[in-house]
Amino acid sequence: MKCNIGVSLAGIDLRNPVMPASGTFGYGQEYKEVYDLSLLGAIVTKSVTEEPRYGNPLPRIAECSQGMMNSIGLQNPGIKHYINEDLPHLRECYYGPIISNISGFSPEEFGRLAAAVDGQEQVAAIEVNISCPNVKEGGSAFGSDPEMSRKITEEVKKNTSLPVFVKLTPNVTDITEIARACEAGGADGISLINNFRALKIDLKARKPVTAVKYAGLSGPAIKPIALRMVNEVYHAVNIPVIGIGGISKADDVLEMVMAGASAVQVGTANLIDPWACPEIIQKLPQRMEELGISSLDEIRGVI
Ligand code: RRO
Repeated sequence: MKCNIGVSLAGIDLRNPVMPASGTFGYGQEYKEVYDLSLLGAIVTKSVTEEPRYGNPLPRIAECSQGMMNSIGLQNPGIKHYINEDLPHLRECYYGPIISNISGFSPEEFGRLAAAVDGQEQVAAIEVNISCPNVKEGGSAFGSDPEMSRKITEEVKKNTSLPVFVKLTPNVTDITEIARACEAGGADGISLINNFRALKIDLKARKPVTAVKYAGLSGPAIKPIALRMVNEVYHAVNIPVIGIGGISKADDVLEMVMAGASAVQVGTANLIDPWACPEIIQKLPQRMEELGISSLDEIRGVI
């Protein structure tokens, strides 16, 4: 059997459904030393704001069972550096679609960021981050409010002709309500999920492990919840869903696709094993063959 692992995502043809998640791959420069980046379905770059940001105080990473926590706080070099330095360097070592993840502190900032990345060579889509758990303003506060989620989506759509994917926080009561609001605002797809707000305590110090008390939990620990939310959103909207949350092997990709995902993002796994993405991509057709699956379209949303 010949397995087809190509997918079409909001009009973008991907050679496979696997892309590194924003924030776990920087702008590709460290990973280009490890493998040929053009093996990837797409690359989602680290969230970028208008102004450069240093992020939160250290420590801002912690390991925990079946996952990790981060409170990076949107560290990034700012949009000018992204466009003038990071994108050109990425284009030197990668020839596939780039998805630019943008993060603003107002709908207007989101709009200006969208206008800035629109038309940049190889940028095939924008991912709108309304789900960062680690900033006091904006971030997941926007993504918990359906009206604000819709407004930001509309503002981004006004400023670009690229497909727009909105990345949602799981820290809400009903994620389908937010997904529907983004769809109503013109979103071309929904990426989910970002991290869960969490707490790890150092018993001797009687203090949180991270300098900022609460940090975002990611990794295999969250995969079953991510699958449930991807499935709920898949059934609630008529636009494609990008599944994120604890994916570390080919079987996880197939689970996400059965739950309804058109494509997937691999996050924490990159930090554990830098070869995670190419290994998943290589294994995927073999697992499909073993399971009698001839294409991803055949199994999408069967649950
Ligand atoms: O930079 C971060 O702290 C961060 C972001 Br923007 C995000 O979207 N998700 C995350 O876990 N960390």
